[in-house]
Amino acid sequence: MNKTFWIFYLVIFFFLNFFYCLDKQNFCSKEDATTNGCSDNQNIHLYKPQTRYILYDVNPSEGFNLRRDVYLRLAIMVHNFKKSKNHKLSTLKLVLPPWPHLYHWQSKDIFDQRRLPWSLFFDIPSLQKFAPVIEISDFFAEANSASIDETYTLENFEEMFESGVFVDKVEVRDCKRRHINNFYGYPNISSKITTCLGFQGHTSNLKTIFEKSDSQIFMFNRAEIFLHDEYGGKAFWEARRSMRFNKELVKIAKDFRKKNFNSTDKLDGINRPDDWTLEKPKRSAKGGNYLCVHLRRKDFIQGRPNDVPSLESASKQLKELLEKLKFDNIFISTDSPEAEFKKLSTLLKSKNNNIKTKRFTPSEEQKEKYKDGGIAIIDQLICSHAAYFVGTHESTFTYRIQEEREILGFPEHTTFNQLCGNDNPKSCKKSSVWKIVY
Ligand SMILES: Nc1nc2c(ncn2[C@@H]2O[C@H](COP(=O)(O)OP(=O)(O)O)[C@@H](O)[C@H]2O)c(=O)[nH]1
Ligand SMILES: [Mg+2]
Repeated sequence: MNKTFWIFYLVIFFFLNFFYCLDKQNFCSKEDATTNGCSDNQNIHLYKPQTRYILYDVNPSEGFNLRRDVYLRLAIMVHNFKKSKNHKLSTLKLVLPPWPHLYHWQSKDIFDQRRLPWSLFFDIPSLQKFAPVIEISDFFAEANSASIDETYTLENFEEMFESGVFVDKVEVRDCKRRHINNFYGYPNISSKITTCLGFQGHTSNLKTIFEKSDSQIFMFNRAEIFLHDEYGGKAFWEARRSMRFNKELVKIAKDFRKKNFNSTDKLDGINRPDDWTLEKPKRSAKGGNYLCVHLRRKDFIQGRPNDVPSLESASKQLKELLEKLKFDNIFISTDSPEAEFKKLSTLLKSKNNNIKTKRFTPSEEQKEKYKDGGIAIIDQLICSHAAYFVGTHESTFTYRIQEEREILGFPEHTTFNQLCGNDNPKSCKKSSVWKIVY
């Protein structure tokens, strides 16, 4: 009887130990004990490591679609850290920076476009299937603190090359320039330490900061300085695929396609699973019976006069394309004022053709609810589903449409097209091609 009891006791003890150790996240080593408040006077430390947070912000002048790419750089980093055995890395969560009122969001009839949550534009559960990311409101609730431990403002190095070679460099340093740190305009956020970080190279070079520091909350300003760890690789495309839009915006774009072009996923040969992790490589998408042009205007007209065609030249190029493709329907996605859209429509239509031009015009409620950012996404969604797309040279708005079409499985020749700068063939530059990989 006594012997059976001891065997039983030892077996139970063994299993308890085994499961404690198996769950490495909950097991505290001696060095953790000092940094994370584990008690050191027990052999087995039952300890749940504290979640750590990374906040970031981007240069105020950067637009929506570059900011989406900056998000990918950081999301890929925390996605990779999540797999680390080092709990200082695996416990890191990325806090989604509220959208400030961006320069391009110029509608006067929208009440307030400041500090918008990501859920207005994106499907957060879908993002979270790729990386541990949370909205700022959840950060406030979870961390129960608005005090950042360490804030870094990134600065470029003056000398990019060392003996002609681009090398990765990270250096905590005195700021070379004066920076304004406004913490998204929240008056209640503050930081214990603020300093500058000379930074050049891959995002994951931040690793040493997280490994060395015992702090819980970090913030990085000017995050557009980070470079992709692996641009265009498998992780890049997984992160990009997880960037599904808010379902309500998807529905509005769907309804528009159906109503105006009788375009449905079924008829268009588009088969996208609800869950991005189930997507498979394909090139079989046909798309709706319309051509989409993304015609970037406004600041691009002044900033890139050689790449943005006049309305006359754009209409000439588009008419030729419609004729070649044997399409009558054209969807026009543009940031132009209404008058320019009307002019382009008039230039496109003539007695000798049946060209029909369409633009998405939101209702008052849609505009107030989804703001300029949401309306732009609806334009992108409609363009992503067209049988043929032609964009504007070096516009990140165009790039994001091209990526979306790669995910939907369009043949490449229907996607990587762009308008010429003018009627002279010498003004035509080739679109860069970034094909999807799985
Ligand atoms: N609705 C709509 N907005 C656009 C369009 N093109 C540009 N915009 C607006 O202008 C901004 C352009 O900035 P950005 O996203 O940085 O793209 P980029 O400047 O073209 O590289 C977009 O985010 C939109 O707010 C368009 O075709 N439709
Ligand atoms: Mg821009």
